Amino acid sequence: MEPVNGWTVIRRRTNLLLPSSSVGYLSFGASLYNIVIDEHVNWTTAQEICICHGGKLAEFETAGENEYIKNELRTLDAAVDGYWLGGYNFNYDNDMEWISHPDQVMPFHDMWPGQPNGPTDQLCLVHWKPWDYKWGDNFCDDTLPYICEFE
Ligand SMILES: [Ca+2]
Ligand SMILES: [Ca+2]
Repeated sequence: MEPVNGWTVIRRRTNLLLPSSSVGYLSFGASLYNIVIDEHVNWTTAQEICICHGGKLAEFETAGENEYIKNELRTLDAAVDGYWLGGYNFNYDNDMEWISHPDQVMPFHDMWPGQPNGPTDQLCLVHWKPWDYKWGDNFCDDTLPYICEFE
């Protein structure tokens, strides 16, 4: 700390807004993404953390966006089961919706064959690593790393 004109200046850490285990911000299109690898939390907590940092759980409106993140996850090759995304089954049926558009069919999806398969008890969307990061519905109470998106 150094006094300037009588005021005390406290330097802020430049990574203040990033969770400690983050790999940093990735840029694609109009969004920034933050892949948080080491923090394993349930889906609701993941969404709350993303919102707390000024974003949301990642929602992919285009195949390009989805492929970009999948390639990053392949490169990271972290020892995880999968990553939470911002999709949820709002009406307990055979498809999922993005949180920001709960009443709309997803513009596209990348579900693993047979997914989603838990319309009453697997309501939360994941990128599942054993499926080369294709999507599936999963139990919301599982603890997984997650991907935040900032627009
Ligand atoms: Ca649905
Ligand atoms: Ca499932």
